[in-house]
Amino acid sequence: MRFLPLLAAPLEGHGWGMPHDASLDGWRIDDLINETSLYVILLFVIMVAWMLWACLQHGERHPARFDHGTSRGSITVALGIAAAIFFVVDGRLLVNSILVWNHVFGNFAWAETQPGVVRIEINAHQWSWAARYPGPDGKFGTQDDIVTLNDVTVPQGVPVIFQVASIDVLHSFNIPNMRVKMDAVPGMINRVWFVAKETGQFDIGCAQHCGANHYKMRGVLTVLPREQWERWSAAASANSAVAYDPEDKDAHWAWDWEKHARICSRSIRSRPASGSSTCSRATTR
Ligand SMILES: [Cu+2]
Repeated sequence: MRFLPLLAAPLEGHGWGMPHDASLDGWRIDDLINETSLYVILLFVIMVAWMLWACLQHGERHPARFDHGTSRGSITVALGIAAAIFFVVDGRLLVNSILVWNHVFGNFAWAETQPGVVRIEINAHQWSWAARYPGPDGKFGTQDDIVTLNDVTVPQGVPVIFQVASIDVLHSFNIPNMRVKMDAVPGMINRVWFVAKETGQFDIGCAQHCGANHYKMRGVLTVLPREQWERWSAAASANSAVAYDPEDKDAHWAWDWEKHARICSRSIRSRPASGSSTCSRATTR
């Protein structure tokens, strides 16, 4: 009985499958994962069936025939099967991944230009997430910035873009319900974005073991209806302005959003929505 916890059974309501998808484009990730799983299962079944057939067919009743496999026919069959798996299975996954990346998850130029887009800088450190919103003036690093800890509040139905950095070690900004996961790397700004299609509260976790208290890097993502988020944002900005202390240099971390948005953005492609990319190098200040 004392070993039961080692079974790591899922918590009630969590099940064995993928986390509930509360994002607009998470299904695209799920499709790629499901497709990969399907191919793996299919190949596994074929291999097992082949081995079973070989065991039954080549038992003691049949003397073995030894073959170095160097004949033209053997090489052709081996290369043909390998090429079929590589081009059909891997090739299809590669092409689909690139298409989804180009049109959706890597399409920051589209996300940046959507009305109501929300920009958030995430500064990871051992062992929590600091989040900074630009406030009403739209600029990071000013007195009206909203700064929160382990608490990210966003509106439903618009792109939310994160620029992610770390001030110490590698972390990974992970919101499973939004199908978002992006490394936080010291000296580098990475980006990721999504559109929340549901309101509610969702876990933020660190997906990179980052030290003794890695497990404590839990944050909460709250998705609010747009009007409610506007009210939250106005109140939070007013509070931040009151609490602003020009002497507190540690609290003034921020970086030039535009610089890192510009470096990575290409021309705007056709619609879709939600994504991630690795790009420019920079340090926090
Ligand atoms: Cu971490």
